[in-house]
Amino acid sequence: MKGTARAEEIVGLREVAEVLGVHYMTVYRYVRTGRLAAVYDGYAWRVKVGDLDTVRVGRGTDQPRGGARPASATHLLDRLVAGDEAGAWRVVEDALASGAQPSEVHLDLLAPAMSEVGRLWKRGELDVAGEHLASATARRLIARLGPRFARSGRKRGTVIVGAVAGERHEIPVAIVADQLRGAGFRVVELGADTPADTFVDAAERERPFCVLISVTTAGHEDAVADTVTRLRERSDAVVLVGGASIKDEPAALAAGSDHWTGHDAREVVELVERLRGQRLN
Ligand code: B12
Repeated sequence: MKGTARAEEIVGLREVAEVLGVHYMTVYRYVRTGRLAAVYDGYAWRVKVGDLDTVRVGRGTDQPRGGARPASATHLLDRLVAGDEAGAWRVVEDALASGAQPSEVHLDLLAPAMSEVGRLWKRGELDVAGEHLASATARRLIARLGPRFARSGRKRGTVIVGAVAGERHEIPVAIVADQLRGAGFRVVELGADTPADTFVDAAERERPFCVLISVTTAGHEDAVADTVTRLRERSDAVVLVGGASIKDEPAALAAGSDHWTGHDAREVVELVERLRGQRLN
């Protein structure tokens, strides 16, 4: 395709991949998650050349955060900060109708939109009320998507997920909990600001093979240390400390985690699956 191609010209996904310099599967994922508008003609996906700008600008890491936002995440962001649950849900439904999995809606659409909320707030372009409205609306979307993560049949084991005492960021906990449910685990979700005693009580009652402690912001080091110590006294579960404030493996180990959970929920699920496999062997 020539660089001078007209905006109205229709091309296939392989050509799009070539033009953008990304893998074919990356383009396919853009389409499935609604980042790139496309029409299925009964044989293949077709894209209008003019629509490529929605994923082209600011691209470079293949991550929505950092550069320009993909069209649907931008649209979702607008609806979230407006507190428009119906409008936000329509963006989600469009993504699902384009073939996106619920887990992709969480990680490729909602999480980037929430990161952007944080950036706008930090730059003073969004006030605290706007941030709260966006969070509350996001929480409602997560609740509506929840049933789609339910798996029938025998569970692969129990895990507990909660945010450490003092930590009010609940959305990462809710997302990781659903991703683990979607992978077939029985999840006991304790939510935000969970006291150490509550983690211990839940572990004694539910007998999980793994407890995940979420920490998004700095300043909770003592609470994390206390929770990990008490859990180790009363439970033989693997203890994982993760979340946005745990930047790398040394930080995870220093926080008392048995392993580094990685940067996003996909890595968390892979790790928990591996740990489950090791317990069974
Ligand atoms: C929404 C929000 C809030 C809401 C939370 C509402 C709720 N119900 O959750 C409210 C308004 C309460 C809030 C409060 C505060 N917030 Co706030 N908040 C955010 C915001 C905008 C979005 C958070 C979010 O949901 N992200 C989406 C999730 C999915 O992304 P994630 O955190 O990366 O999650 C992934 C990883 O953690 C990963 N993961 C990897 N390993 C593991 C392991 C486990 C166990 C888990 C669970 C997950 C996990 O999986 C997740 C999914 O992929 C962020 C901006 C941002 N960049 O995230 C700021 C942000 C986190 N907040 C920030 C701050 C400063 C605060 C306050 C201190 C503000 C204040 N002065 O009062 C308070 C702290 C309150 C407290 N004591 O906890 C800063 C943190 C800076 C820092 N480095 O510490 C951020 C980054 C904003 C910014 N740009 O500065 N916040």
